[in-house]
Amino acid sequence: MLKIWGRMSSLNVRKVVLAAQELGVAFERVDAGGAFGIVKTPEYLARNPNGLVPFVEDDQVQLWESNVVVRYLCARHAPDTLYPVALPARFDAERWMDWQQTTLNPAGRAAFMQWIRTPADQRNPSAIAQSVAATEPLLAMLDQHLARRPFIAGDRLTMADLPLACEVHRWINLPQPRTERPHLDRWYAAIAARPSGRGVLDLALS
Ligand SMILES: N[C@@H](CCC(=O)N[C@@H](CS)C(=O)NCC(=O)O)C(=O)O
Repeated sequence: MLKIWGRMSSLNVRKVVLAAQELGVAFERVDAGGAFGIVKTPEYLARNPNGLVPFVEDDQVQLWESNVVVRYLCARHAPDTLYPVALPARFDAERWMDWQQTTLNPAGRAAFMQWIRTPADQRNPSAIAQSVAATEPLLAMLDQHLARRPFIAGDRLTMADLPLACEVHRWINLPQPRTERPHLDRWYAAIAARPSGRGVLDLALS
């Protein structure tokens, strides 16, 4: 059975759980990372030298890097649907996954860390403001993208929707005024309403 190591307070772990649930893949999840520890033990480091979560084991496959795990699970269990086989469709999905990881996530991370993981009297308002200023234009761009297609990579759900839905879940649940973005909001509501979103996209941030 698929085994997922990682605490649910981690966005990167939530992606993997969302993918497994969307695919209907049975899994066992072990709380690890943060206060749960485990990730710095020699046994864990031997399998994931980053000492981070998520980490998964699936038959002979051992993987770290959340978006790679999402790709792997979709390729294994949903070739040509969640994991598009035709190269134009596949790489359309791929680029948005990389964009989530390399562009959107770094932009919003400081606001999350400040609002959710930093005591109120120690917060840095300018770090929050910079993070918001970096993130909102990216979400405006995503909103425009979704004005032209129902899902991130076209007419149907693909692997690309999963990491981005987790990222948007985190952003819209920060304690700050929410900018209405009709296309992004429509897309997110559709993903969050799927049964696979339960226990992931309805989780409080921590
Ligand atoms: N690029 C990696 C980043 C993994 C990562 O930074 N994980 C964080 C949680 S989101 C972590 O393990 N932090 C240390 C800990 O939880 O102990 C991925 O996408 O999987």
